[in-house]
Amino acid sequence: MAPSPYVRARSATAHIVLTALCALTGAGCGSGVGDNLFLYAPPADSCGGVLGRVQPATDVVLLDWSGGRSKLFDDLQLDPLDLSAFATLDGSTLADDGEAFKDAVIAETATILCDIPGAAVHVTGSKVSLPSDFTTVHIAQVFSPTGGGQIGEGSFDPCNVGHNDAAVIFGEELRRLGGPFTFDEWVLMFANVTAHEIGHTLGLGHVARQPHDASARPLYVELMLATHTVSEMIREQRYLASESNCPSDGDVLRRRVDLDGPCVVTSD
Ligand SMILES: [Ca+2]
Ligand SMILES: [Zn+2]
Repeated sequence: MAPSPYVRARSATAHIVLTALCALTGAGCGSGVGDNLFLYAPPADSCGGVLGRVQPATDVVLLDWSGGRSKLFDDLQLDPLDLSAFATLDGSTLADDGEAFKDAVIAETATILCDIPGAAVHVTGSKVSLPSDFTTVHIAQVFSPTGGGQIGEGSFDPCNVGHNDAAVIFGEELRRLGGPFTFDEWVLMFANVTAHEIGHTLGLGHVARQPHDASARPLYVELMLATHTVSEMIREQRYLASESNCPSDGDVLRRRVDLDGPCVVTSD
């Protein structure tokens, strides 16, 4: 049966957006903005023209590098991230390629978030064309106010009821983890902690660390562990288990809620 003109018109629009997304990301998952609508292409077949799977983003997340204030903390002044404070193995710092670094963190964070079922997350570093509701992640040059090696904090939003949550990444705590690291390792470190905190704002809780199998070297590190080692922070991390705590997700996805307030991530 031939599609109606209305369907065809919508498909043409979607195809243009999808083509733009695929060109933009070069990967199977991505998001973009068309006509003030945030769109998301799911990981599978997104470049193959499966137009019906394009959907409006459920969440828009702004990565804000410019400092200021977060609603997570009433009285904490957030300094902008100082990229020159992060040494790289080639003797330079992240400031030497600052825009490329920020773009790479955004891209890796978006890639990680593609795995979350039920959420279509558009990650952006631009404050232009934001919708009325969006979550803000401040990536700032500050110590954690609670100390203890806390590298990030994000509001925990079970069942992802709200779409204007907040998180803060504590750059001074990441800087103290050691190094120098390679450019790519710094990208992974920032993207992993950012995606972890965004996970909490989408309703994901922590996952218990599984017993170590000495014979196995998993492709990815579980993102939603409560703590990570530095060597785990500079590897690719993904959501490997089902971390939803939402009762409506059913028993299969239900997990023990072990968070009592905002999340604390530490790195040892
Ligand atoms: Ca939320
Ligand atoms: Zn956490």
